[in-house]
Amino acid sequence: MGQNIIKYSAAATLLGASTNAQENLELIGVPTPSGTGFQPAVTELARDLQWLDGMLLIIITAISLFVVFLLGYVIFRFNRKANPEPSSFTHNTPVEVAWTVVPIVILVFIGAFSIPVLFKQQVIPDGDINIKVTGYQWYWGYEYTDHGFGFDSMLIGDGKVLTPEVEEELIEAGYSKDEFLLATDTAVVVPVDKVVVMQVTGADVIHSWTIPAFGVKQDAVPGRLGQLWFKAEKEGVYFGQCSELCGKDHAYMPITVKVVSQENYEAWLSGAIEEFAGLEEIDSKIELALAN
Ligand SMILES: [Cu+2]
Repeated sequence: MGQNIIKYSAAATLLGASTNAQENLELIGVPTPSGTGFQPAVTELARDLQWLDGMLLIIITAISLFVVFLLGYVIFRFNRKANPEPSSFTHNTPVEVAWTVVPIVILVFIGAFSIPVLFKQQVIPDGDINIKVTGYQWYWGYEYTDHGFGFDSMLIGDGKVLTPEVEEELIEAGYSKDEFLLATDTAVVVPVDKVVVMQVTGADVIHSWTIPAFGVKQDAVPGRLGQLWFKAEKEGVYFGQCSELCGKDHAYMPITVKVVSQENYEAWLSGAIEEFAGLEEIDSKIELALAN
């Protein structure tokens, strides 16, 4: 068993090396210090979401201003000094019809835009690439089901503290210390402009897989298979983090996706198949040995 683990980590190192050799990918899907907006949208889904968010912001701003105006009007116009003799009516049909119909119209208007966006996310097209992702406490496992191989993806820096050694590891893997807590030892590699379908599940508790720049997020529920899809339009590195509180190391199971050219994808794929095919078997053997 010990030998298998050595083989496993050797393969991981080799794969790491082959992914780094790909090219100098731009870091696109990264959080920015004190940023409050969205990460750049690189899929149609993400553009849709961000547009919808902007549209909703206009509507809720208008509603909030209107409510503040009404409050102000009532406070100044109908206080005890300005209006010593309050009227005592209890019904006003035109006003009641208006405050029922206007919100309905607003909700139908919002639905007319948000429901098509929801359907675009949830109607899963045929994938050019199919990947199964499994959430574990506390890392992600990926299987390229079209090619019969898989690997696990761990945070760089097990100790969760940024030491000089961890910084060195990050640099070796093509990142810098700024990507600590985001960068993983292996990355999901997908080609640009191809439909990627991911099946998402959990092995122990509920996790959630997301890449903000792709506009995707799917709960990873044990015993269920969720799906998401995306078509990334720009080569680069994209980060995400587990988005469902899943235990003490929830904050330490990041997600790294590298979007590369078709050519580089194929090069990576042949290396990955060579290094990882059959490792699932070793994986389950290790799990079995640990369980006993
Ligand atoms: Cu989590």
